[in-house]
Amino acid sequence: MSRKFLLVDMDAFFVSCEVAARPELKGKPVGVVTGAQRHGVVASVSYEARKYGVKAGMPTYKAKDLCPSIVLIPADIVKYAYISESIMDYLRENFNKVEVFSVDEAFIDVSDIPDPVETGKEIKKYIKEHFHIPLTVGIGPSRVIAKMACELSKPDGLMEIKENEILEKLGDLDVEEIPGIGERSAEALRSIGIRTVRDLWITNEEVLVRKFGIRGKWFKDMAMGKDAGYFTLLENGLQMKSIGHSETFPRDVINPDEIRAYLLYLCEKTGRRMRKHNLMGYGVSVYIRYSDFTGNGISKKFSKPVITSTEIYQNALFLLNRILEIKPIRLIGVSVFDLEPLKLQLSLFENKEREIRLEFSLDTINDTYGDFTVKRARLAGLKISHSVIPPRGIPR
Ligand code: DCP
Ligand code: CA
Repeated sequence: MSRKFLLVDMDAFFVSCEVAARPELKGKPVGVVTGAQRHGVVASVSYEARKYGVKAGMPTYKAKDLCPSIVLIPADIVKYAYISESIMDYLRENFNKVEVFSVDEAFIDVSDIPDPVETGKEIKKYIKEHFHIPLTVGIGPSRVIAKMACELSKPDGLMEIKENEILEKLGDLDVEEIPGIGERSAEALRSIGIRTVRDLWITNEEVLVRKFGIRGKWFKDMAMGKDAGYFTLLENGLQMKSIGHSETFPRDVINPDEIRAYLLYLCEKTGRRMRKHNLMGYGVSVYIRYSDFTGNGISKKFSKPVITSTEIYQNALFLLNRILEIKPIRLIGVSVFDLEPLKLQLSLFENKEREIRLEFSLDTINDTYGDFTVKRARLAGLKISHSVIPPRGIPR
């Protein structure tokens, strides 16, 4: 039986959470800022502000330059996590197969639902009425196509792309628009003359496999909406923007050794999940929130991939030391981004072979006997609470 997926994705999520509480901001250029006041970054941008060229990830001063009338609001992560959880609960209560994909995106398997467009309309109506959050729904024969339908119809849209409409509706898009094909892969595809979704359709599978291995087949299947059967984005993590963990401490923490032990724990968890999904990353980020509700985050990109928990920890510690202020901490988070499928090739290994082998065998032990059966001495005695915010890209 053919499959069908419906993606629910909130529009300008953080901004929409703020506008829901302050309706006078509706229709205005608004941005939500994370990080310290002077070095803040705009994490979410209203569609009105996007018209001025303001984009997520921009420093606040640049956003102000481009759009002097923009209203900037400091992020309230706990509020967004709460709204996110409430929306996801509503979806889980009403549908059997819901995959929470990030803080504001969820896939629903609607293969058995006779009229998914009608379902999409109902979901939109409910979320708008109860949470005052605008959203877009995309429906397709695979998660990738559902996501592309969603991107095409944002904001406040709803689009279904059926299997026989893919080429007509998506054929002219750049390969980079296919979630799961990153900048690097797109560049490599372009180097052999494949620029668009249509080019992937007409390129012989063998050519792709010869050049990219099994990924070549994925590229083509993703472009054709044929990946639903054997490959879920969640399982493969190809579309995950990042993998990470955060912890709210049971009490304020100020002791540097304890902070480092928590950081190590989070890096171990993150590394383990990354390896489980056969991924490696080219960037690490760290964020902290103090008990006075201020916070800071920092990230770094690398030319060589990060594979082991030890590497994640070394980099995270370096970043943490650059932003840490001496005041009580409430939350700490780590994530690895720019993910790619793990390639165990010699050039990436270099001197890391022993470390990689060790970590994979620790994973096996912990998978067999339970989480953290084997753990580093530094972690002994640490009491861990729960994450407040689901990491982007994958459910908790
Ligand atoms: N986010 C963030 N940092 C980023 C990207 C996103 O903190 N670099 C946060 C803010 C967003 C939320 O995650 O509101 C969801 O991310 P999306 O990429 O879905 O962006 P938006 O929901 O803001 O906009 P869109 O309407 O394009 O989905
Ligand atoms: Ca969104």
